[in-house]
Amino acid sequence: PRTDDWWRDAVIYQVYPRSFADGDGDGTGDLAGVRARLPYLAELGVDAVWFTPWYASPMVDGGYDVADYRAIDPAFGTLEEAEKLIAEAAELGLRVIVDIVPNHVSDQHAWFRAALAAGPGSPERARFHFRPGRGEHGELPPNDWPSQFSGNTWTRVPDGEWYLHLFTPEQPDLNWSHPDVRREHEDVLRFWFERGVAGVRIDSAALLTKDPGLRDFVEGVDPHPYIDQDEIHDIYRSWRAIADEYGGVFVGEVWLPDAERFARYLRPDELHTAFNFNFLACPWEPDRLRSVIDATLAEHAPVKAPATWVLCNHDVTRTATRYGREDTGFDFAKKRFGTPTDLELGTRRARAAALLTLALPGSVYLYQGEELGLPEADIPLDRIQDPMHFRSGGTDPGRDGCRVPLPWEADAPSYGFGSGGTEPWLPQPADWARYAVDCQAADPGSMLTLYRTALELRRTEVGLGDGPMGWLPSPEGVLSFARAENLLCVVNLAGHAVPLPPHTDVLLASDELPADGTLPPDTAVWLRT
Ligand code: TEU
Repeated sequence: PRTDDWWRDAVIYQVYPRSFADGDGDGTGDLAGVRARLPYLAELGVDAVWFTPWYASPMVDGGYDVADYRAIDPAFGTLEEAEKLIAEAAELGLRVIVDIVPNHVSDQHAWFRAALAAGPGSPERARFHFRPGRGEHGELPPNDWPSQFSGNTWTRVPDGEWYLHLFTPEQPDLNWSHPDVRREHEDVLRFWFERGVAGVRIDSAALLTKDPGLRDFVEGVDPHPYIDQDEIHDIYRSWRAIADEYGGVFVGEVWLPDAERFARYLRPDELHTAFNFNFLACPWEPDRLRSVIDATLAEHAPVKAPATWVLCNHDVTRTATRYGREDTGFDFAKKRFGTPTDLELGTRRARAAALLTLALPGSVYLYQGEELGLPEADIPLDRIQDPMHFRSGGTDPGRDGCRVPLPWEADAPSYGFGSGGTEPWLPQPADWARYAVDCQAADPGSMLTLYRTALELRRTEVGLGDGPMGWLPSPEGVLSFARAENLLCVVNLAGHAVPLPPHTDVLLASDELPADGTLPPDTAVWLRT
C-alpha cells in the first residue's frame, strides 16, 4: 500500500458531471467533456477531482439515485471512458475521488425491482425496510420519521406494504443490518479502488443504520432514530481496512454539528476526513468564524485527522451570493427565493474567504465554478428539476441555482459548455459571459487568476497546508494568524479599513491594496514577515 498522505493538505475540486462540460453537445455534461478539460484543472493547480455520482441512474436526484454502482450512466459515457479519464488525470498529477451512495439505491436498481416483484416476507424485501402499515387497514405509515427532504418517508406499494426512504420515494433506503448490503458495498469499493481511484466520498454518511425497532420519534425527547447511530462505526471500520489495502482515502459527508460525535467518524481506524459543514454554514462574521476555526481544529486534534474547509457544494447557495445577503450564514431551512443580494459585496467577501480558506491547516474543497466566482442563478420555475423543490410544495427553490452548466467561452453558444446547438439542461443566465473561463484567464484581477495564484503559492510556500497555525493579536473584527515562521494571513471583517501589520512582502491580496498601508474592509492578504 501507498503510505503517502497527500490528502492531509490537498485541494480537491468537485465536478458535478452533468454541468461541467458537454463533450457530445447534447446539453448534458459528460466524461468526454471532463477529459477535454482536465488540463484546465491541472493548470488551476488542484490535487484531486471528486466526481459526484456518474453511475447509471434515472437522475431523479441528480445521480444520487443509483441504479448500478458499477456502470457509468450512458448520458455521461462508458466505464471504459471512466478508466481512461482516471489514467489521463493521473498523467496530469490529478487523483480521482468517486462518490458512493450507500444509504439508498434508485427504485430502478435490480435489488429494489426484485423486492417489489417478490412480495411481502421475501428475502429480496429484507434488503430494504419494508413494513406493514398502521391503522385498521394498514393505511398509515409504519412510523412518523421526518424526511431529509420535506414530505413523507414511507411509500406504500400495491400489495399494501410500505418502504422507508429518507429522501425521495425513488430512493429506497437499504437495510444496513443485512449481510448482502454490507458485502455488496465492500465489493463496490474494491471495484473502484481496483480502477485506480484514490478516494471515495461517502454520501449521507451518518444516516445508514437505523433504530432497529424503527420506533416513533419525538424531536428533542427521543434519541434520533437514524442520524448517527452507534452501530454505524462498525461499517466504517470494515471499509477502512479495504481502503488501506489500496492506499485509498475517505471523505465522509457527515452533517453533525456536535463536535465530539463528529470526531468519532475520524478515529484512526475509520474515515480519513469528513466535510466541515460548520465552516460552510458559518456567517461572514469575525467572532463566529474564529470560533468555528478553533472548534474545528480542537475536535480534529485528538483523532489526528486533518480538518477540511468547504465553502460550497452542489447542495448549497453559491458563496458569492450567500455572502452578499443580509444573513450570510447557510441554513437548509431558509427560503432562498428572491432574497436580495449585493453581489459586488458578496464577491469581494468570497475572494477574501478564498484566501482565508486556503491558508488554514488541512485540506480544501472547491466546487466547480467557485473559482470563477459564479453566483447562484435564478432558475425559471418551469425549468427547475431538483426534487427538493417539488417536495417542498414549491416553497423552496431547491439546489439547481448552484448546478448551472459552466461558462467556458464568452462568445460561444452556451458559453462553450457544449459544442452542439442543444440548450444546456439548465438555463445559463444571460449575463454570464463575464464569468467565462477565457475572459477570466486573461484578466489579472479575476477570481480565476486569484485562485490560480493562491493555489500556486500554497504549493510553493512552506507553511501553508497542513501544520500548526497561531492567532495573532489584531484590531477588533480582524482575523490574523501565522503559518510557519514568516507567513501571515490577515482578513479584515471590521467594516472599515485597518492598518496592515508589519511585513516585508505582500504575497497576495484578495483585492487591490491602497498605497496608504491599510487593508480595506472584506479584504484578505497573505504577508511575508
Ligand atoms: O446530501 C445529503 C443531504 O441531503 C443532507 O445534506 C441533508 O439535506 C441535510 O442534512 C439537511 O437535512 C447528499 C447529497 O449531497 C445530495 O445532493 C443528495 O440529494 C442526498 O445526499 C441524497 O443522496
